Amino acid sequence: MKDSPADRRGPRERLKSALDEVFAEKLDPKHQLDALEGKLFGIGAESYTVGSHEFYLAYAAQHGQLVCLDTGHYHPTENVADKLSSVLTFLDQILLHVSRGVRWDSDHVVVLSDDLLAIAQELVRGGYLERTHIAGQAVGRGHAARDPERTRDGRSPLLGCAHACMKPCGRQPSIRGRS
Ligand SMILES: [Mn+2]
Repeated sequence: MKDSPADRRGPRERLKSALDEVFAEKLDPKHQLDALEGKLFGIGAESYTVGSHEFYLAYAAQHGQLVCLDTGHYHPTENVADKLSSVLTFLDQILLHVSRGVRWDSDHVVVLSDDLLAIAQELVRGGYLERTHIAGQAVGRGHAARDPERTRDGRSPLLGCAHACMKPCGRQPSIRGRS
């Protein structure tokens, strides 16, 4: 995991088997939705992460589950907003963990950045709000929930969506009607 592992196949096949066991019991989706979240790398796992984005995306698609896109789990130059329409072409719903990456660490308190606005615009313009569950950072971390300043920042995803809703998105009906 740290550096060029000889066996990339074995751990992923074992993880698939373990997930199959975890999800063997079917739960009512009215009460429980399962979402799977990939990771880019971790300390000591810089060269190989078993549960990568591709691994969990494929697993979720095959089993009709949600995939969770954690905005702190991608390379800084990747555009998470661009992933939404790709994933939602095939999956019914999606979970967004709107966290903020700082160097090698994610889960920093969210700020209303251009990246976050791009995600919000994509949700609004694509008509994806009803199919998207959003988890903000203030919910996930105790220190964030206790700190009013950080909690205010944790509302940024909703502010981003509100901001995106106020912009023209090209989906207005034509005033000329159908010809
Ligand atoms: Mn996460």
